Amino acid sequence: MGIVSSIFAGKRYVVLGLARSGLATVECLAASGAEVTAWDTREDARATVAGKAHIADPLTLDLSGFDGVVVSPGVPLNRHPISDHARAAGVPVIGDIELFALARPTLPAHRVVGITGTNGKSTTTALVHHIIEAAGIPTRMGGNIGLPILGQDPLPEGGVYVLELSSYQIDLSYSLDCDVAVLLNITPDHLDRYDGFPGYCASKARLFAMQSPGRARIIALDDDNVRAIAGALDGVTGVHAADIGAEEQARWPALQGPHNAQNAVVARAVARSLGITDAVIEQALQSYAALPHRMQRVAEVNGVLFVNDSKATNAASTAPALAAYPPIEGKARIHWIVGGLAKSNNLDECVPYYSNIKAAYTIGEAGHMFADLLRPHMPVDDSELLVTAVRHAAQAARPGDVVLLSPACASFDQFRDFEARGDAFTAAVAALESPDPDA
Ligand code: UMA
Ligand code: ADP
Repeated sequence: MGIVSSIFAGKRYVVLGLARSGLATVECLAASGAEVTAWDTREDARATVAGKAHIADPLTLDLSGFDGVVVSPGVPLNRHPISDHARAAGVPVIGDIELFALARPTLPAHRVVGITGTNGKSTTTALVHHIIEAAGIPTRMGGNIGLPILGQDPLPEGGVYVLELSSYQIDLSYSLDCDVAVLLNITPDHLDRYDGFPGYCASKARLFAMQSPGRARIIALDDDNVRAIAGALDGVTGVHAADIGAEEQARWPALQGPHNAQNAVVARAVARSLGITDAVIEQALQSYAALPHRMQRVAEVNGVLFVNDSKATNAASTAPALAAYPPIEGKARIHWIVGGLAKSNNLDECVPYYSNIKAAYTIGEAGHMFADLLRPHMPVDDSELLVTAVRHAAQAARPGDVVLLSPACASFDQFRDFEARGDAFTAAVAALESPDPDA
């Protein structure tokens, strides 16, 4: 049914971008009695809101008198003319998370956990949600995890909303006062949208600036960028990935690797701050199941393991995946499928794990560049296409080897999104298993 709030009744909003977040926004605003004008550059997207919204390009409208322009996170605010156009009319440019924040006073009493960071957001969001559920507390997750929060059913009194927040969503929020705000890590990413790396860091830090005094702040103090932000804040609960012992982590099958130690230590601190007992937290860490496209084991064929880590869209998130499969008896075993739309022209974070790689298979727009970069260090197959990479890797792999899609790149050069890329990998692996129709 989604969230509906009396706060929007009689208000006038423009909604720009009509994919997941924009559609949920139109539904919420229309059901709440607001007057909605909606736009998307795609005609088919505009057709989906017919009857619920007026259709008009906001750039052609006089925006004075509107209460806000609700922009999808994927609209590049730093380049899109909507920012200047709205500013000239004195109308705020906001996102669906800000609408949720505005609606909060009209919802049954609840708490909000907001989770940001460059990597591990979805895992930590899903894990926190899982622990809260295990504690018997009503909870919903939403935001960047792919579930627009306005499309989720409202919680009864005492519930906890767990929000995964990208920097884009934070940029479009002004009054999100999280009961618990969380920062995992910061490494360079999304630099096409920011005024340099400092601009990206400042975007993450705004999550804390929006909190009222005394609210909980849980920060993983494992990198310098995060430590600089934490150092300027009061009341921080600092945690470290190294606080998790090897023995306890061994009990949590879906939370292996150093990166998941960070996600787990943060999730545990969040749960404790919500008053959940350590016994419930431990049970939940044990029963947590991994999200698809994150180090997901999709098949084992002739002793070769195929792992879909399509969500690794930058070098810092690929590094722990490469670290997870060290050589056995001195023999490297990873067949690494890498490439797509590059975030940078190097793979520096991955370099310490090159000795774990038996061969690389490069794909996508960055494929040739990465092939040149990697050739001095390992055998490279410049496969270009994901299906070709899977086929060549499967032919070369021996029992005990791992074929790992962990592309360290965005997907948009060849796929709709990282999910479509991961699905294409899984389909290509499944095609290996079925008999060849031409044989
Ligand atoms: N559009 C225009 N004009 C433009 C640009 C885009 O009309 O100038 C339209 C497009 O035609 C399209 C829509 O805007 O219809 C796309 O909006 P969107 O990209 O924001 O798509 P949503 O489906 O609403 O997804 C967004 C988040 N997308 C991005 O941040 C890019 C999703 O995060 C999020 O899960 C979803 O809202 C629900 O909250 C995805 C993502 O890639 C997973 N996030 C980035 C990341 O994790 O690295 C930040
Ligand atoms: P996000 O939602 O921030 O993109 P995910 O939980 O979906 O993060 O994980 C994305 C990828 O990043 C995973 O495939 C994994 O390889 C890597 N990863 C997960 N957690 C972390 C972390 N805490 N630090 C670094 N990399 C991580």
